[in-house]
Amino acid sequence: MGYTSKQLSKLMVDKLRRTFGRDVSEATDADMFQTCALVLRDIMSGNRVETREKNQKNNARQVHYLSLEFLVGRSLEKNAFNLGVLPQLKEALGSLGFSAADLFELEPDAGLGNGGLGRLAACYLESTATLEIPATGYSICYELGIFKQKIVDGQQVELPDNWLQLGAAWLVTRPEDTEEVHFGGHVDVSYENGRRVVRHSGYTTVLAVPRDMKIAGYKTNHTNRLRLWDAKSPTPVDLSRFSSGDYVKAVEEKATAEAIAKVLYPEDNHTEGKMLRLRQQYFFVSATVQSIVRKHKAKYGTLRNFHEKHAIQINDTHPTLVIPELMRILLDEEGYNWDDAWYITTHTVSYTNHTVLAEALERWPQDLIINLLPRIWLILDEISGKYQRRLEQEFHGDMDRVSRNAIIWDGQVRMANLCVCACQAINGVSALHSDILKNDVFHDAYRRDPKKFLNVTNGIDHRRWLAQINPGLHELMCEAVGSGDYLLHPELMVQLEKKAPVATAKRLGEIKAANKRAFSDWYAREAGVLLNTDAMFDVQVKRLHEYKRQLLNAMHIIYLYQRLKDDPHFTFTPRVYLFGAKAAPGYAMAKQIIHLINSLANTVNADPACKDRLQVVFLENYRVSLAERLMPAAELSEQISTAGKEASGTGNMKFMMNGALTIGTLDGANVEMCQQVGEDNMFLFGLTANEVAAKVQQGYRSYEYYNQNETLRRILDQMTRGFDDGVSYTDIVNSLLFAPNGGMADQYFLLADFESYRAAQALAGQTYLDPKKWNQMALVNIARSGLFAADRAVTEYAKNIWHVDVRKD
Ligand code: 26Q
Repeated sequence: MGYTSKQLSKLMVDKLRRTFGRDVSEATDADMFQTCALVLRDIMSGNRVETREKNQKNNARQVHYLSLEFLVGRSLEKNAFNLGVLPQLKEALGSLGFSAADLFELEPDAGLGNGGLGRLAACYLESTATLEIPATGYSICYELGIFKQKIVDGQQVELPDNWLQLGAAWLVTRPEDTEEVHFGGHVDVSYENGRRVVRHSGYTTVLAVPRDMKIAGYKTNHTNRLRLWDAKSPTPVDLSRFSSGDYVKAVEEKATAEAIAKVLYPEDNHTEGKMLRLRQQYFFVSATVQSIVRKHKAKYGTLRNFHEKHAIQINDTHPTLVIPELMRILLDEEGYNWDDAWYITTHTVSYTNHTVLAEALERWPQDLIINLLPRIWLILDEISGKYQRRLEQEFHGDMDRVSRNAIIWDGQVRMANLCVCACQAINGVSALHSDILKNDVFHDAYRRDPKKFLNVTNGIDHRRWLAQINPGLHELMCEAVGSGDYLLHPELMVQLEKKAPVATAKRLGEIKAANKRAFSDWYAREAGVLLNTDAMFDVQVKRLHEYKRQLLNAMHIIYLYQRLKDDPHFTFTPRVYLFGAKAAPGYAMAKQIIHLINSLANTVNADPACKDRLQVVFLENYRVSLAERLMPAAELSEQISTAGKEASGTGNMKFMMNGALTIGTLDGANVEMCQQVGEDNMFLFGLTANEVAAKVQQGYRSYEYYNQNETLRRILDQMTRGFDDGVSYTDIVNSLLFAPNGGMADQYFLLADFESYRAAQALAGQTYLDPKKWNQMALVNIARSGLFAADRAVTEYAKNIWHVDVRKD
């Protein structure tokens, strides 16, 4: 391994000639980007051959990570970094007259995900490669990733994200590994010589064609793969069939088939029983299982040992149909009896839960499944029937409990209950979240089989989210850790606390200041707006959701603005509030909150009273590559969800690792961050998860807070009146004060938590005025963020769930 810049530049010049028929002097930036991608792809392909040979020889258990989302982001700089050729690549590009930074910036994000769950999958796949675990990720090759967001007149507008034009440079199509997926039709069950024979006929076939992306590990030749399934119709559109009427039907079939891989559903933490989404799920799961089974049989000739050789991880319930699909293959195609098939299936599959929000728990109308997947339906019905009989015995006919745990109930198929029934391990994504699963959501199943329930606190790829995006901090970390490579041993990051504290804290302050300037320069170029780099950068970036409470942040800004207007001498620490958030296109309340933040921003930023003191910025189109620019510049990290609602959060970890201090509730992984750094090194506020639950029990009346608190009244009145643009936000105010039918007003407890939030904000502001103290706190946060490395999390999955070895060095 190892390439000099000379060698790389020769590879690039050759590639450019052969693939694009161009000389360096004629090449555009786009040509050169693709050329670089192809050269790195070649290196990874070579490594991949080695990895495959090693896997083939070891017969080791393979991990298959199934996820409807992989939010990969950009890959050029990442792959160069992991392959250890980043400096050489930059130099080679320079010598050919290109700017590496410009080419990196040209790469579209592979936006094949909504937010946390999708980004987690991408971080974990990188980590499996680095830890030399034989693992493959599977998803759909969406033609359009998460939409591009524009803000027009303060409101979100969605544009299609055509990432494949340049993004396809990383993909290798493997037509020889095409699988057939069957939809619709009917099923006949008959008995031949006492054996059950199932015939599925009259179905429509969709071809699943893999487009593979290589995933390079860091400082290893081990290379894993992300297999993205593209959907194609098997029916050629044959003009000669025009007269027979077949032509139109063929065109239609083609369109229906290819619609499957057209677009990523932009809903995050919310489900709707849409037919196309179900088609996506089954398409991807069926192709994946068939491809695993095909390779397994080619190697071992039997599926008897399937569960010994494969661990299938399902990323939330979205790939749950993998359970009946594997059963179908074992029963119908391989002739196993039910019990053997069930044994193999249940010893293969594990489930990670990412949410406790009721609206995010997947339930499919059974009629949809009956029509679209008739054979799968029969298997689901059988699994459900057997399970329900067991539940009835176990709960002595207590039908309340039976119904809560049932898989098919009231005409719906509940995917989470199926996972709990069939999976060998079930895990939450932070300590608090896993406790809520055990004590509440899956309490009955936990009591029956406590060993199945585990916690694996989330983690992030610290190579990308620290070393690559924050070179200043990386350099400091390398000095602190000395000879040890913290990039392979994140636990070594604590050594930052062993360095001379005063000097180190000062360095951190300088690094942060430089990062803030770099971000502001970029933003000035991008948006033509100057940020006040002397002010605290206070950042909330994440999907827009009511439970994440961007509105609480906005309400506090309104409060500050009102104070400032009341009394021009009101002293507070100057702030730049930065927001970034996409709203699901159909989520009206979320879109109104974006509108409100923009109205507020325009009013504040235009008001001379706010000059140099208060600035509010809504960053358009928040995405992985924007997060990479922003995290190193952030000073205060807003993690302010209603306690008990955010399963873990992973943005919180990225901020911490880059030296931002957290203002947050005791929710998700914030709880464990607090255990690491202590309450004195965070700004905690608000109700705890237990207190929230108690308030729900007692009956929470938000208007009592409104009546008793003049400040809150003024804020809400201002939202009703609106800002300079005259738009009134009555729907938002109403949701805070008036209970909907059968519901509760302010279900996310903004009014209950406001005073406590305000106090924590004031403390953060005060603390910021003492840079020594602030930087010392940042130091502790960075040093103790090693726990939140994906390598730690993936090692736990490997040991406790997948039972596979990890790299030792
Ligand atoms: C389901 C069915 C139909 C359409 C869409 C969906 C869907 C899509 C995405 C449902 C949920 C999601 C995404 C959920 C998600 O991102 N959850 C987050 O997962 C992170 C990683 O574990 C956690 O850190 C976050 O707390 C959690 O909100």
